[in-house]
Amino acid sequence: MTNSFRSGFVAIIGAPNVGKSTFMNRILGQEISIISPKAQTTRNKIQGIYTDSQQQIIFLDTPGVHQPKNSLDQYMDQAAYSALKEVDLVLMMVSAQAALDDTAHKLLDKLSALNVPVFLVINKIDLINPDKLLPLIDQYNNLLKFTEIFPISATQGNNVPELLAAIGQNLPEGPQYYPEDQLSDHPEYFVVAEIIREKILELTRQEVPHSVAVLVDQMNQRLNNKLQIEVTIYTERDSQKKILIGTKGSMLKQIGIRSRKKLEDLLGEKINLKLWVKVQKNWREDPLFLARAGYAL
Ligand code: GDP
Ligand code: K
Ligand code: MG
Repeated sequence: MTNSFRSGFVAIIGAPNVGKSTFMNRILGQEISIISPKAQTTRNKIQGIYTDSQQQIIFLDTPGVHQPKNSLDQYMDQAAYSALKEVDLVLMMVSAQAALDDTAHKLLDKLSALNVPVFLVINKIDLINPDKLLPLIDQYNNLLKFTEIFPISATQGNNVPELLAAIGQNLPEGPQYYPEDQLSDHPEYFVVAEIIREKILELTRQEVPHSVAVLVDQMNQRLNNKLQIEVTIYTERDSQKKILIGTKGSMLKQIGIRSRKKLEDLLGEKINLKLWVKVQKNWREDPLFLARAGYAL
């Protein structure tokens, strides 16, 4: 028997509070929800990466399940839906307590058009009478032909290992996209990058943040009791680089100050943040760069 490695991208979609973060925390064995940024500012969408000897599952959050309110939301919405077409598998997470509502119907509609396996994950089964489960499954089953249906409790862990195994079985054979240590031990790399991107978004015009990729070069040293974080902000054009740096470095300084404050709050320690800005033309079309930046879609 050959033991081929499987890997792929898995989108988790579901309404707020169905338990997506709790589920991720359980899988990754660490608290990442507190450092997960607001849905609307998450472009990267990577929630966490699970790696074992058999498989690597890259979980993507899809913020676009809400009604778009402005053009940025619209952008996220489109990004989310187009992302769904690119992933290898979709987990639709619902709460066992919630009735099928309009949002669920709309989602199911979108999902029916996909060509990838779609799992229904019914979370919070610890909160309902077991008798209610089968009728609920029937309801969903009538609306979409799911590849698998998993009732789970993200808080208690029921059925979570089985779900992980089934995901792995449904992923294609593939490489380990990300180094195990970087992402399973340091999901905060992503969060740090996302927070800096969020600050860039706050401080510059739309055109700039959308051309920006933020990569954490390193964050594993402490000097004088401060965590040293080194980050490169990549942008597509010289003109954007100028804006990001600002007059005598004033913009980059502001980005640094705001980012550091938030990061210190989130990570709970003093930080020395070093930011660089580099031009990387057409990074959005460069698959290797995208993979490195975590935008591997
Ligand atoms: P998200 O918005 O989808 O990321 O949802 P969260 O993970 O933040 O969870 C929302 C709330 O539901 C939190 O209070 C969780 O503790 C709770 N929750 C999540 N999963 C379960 C579960 O399996 N059982 C119960 N009883 N509560 C859960
Ligand atoms: K939440
Ligand atoms: Mg969440």
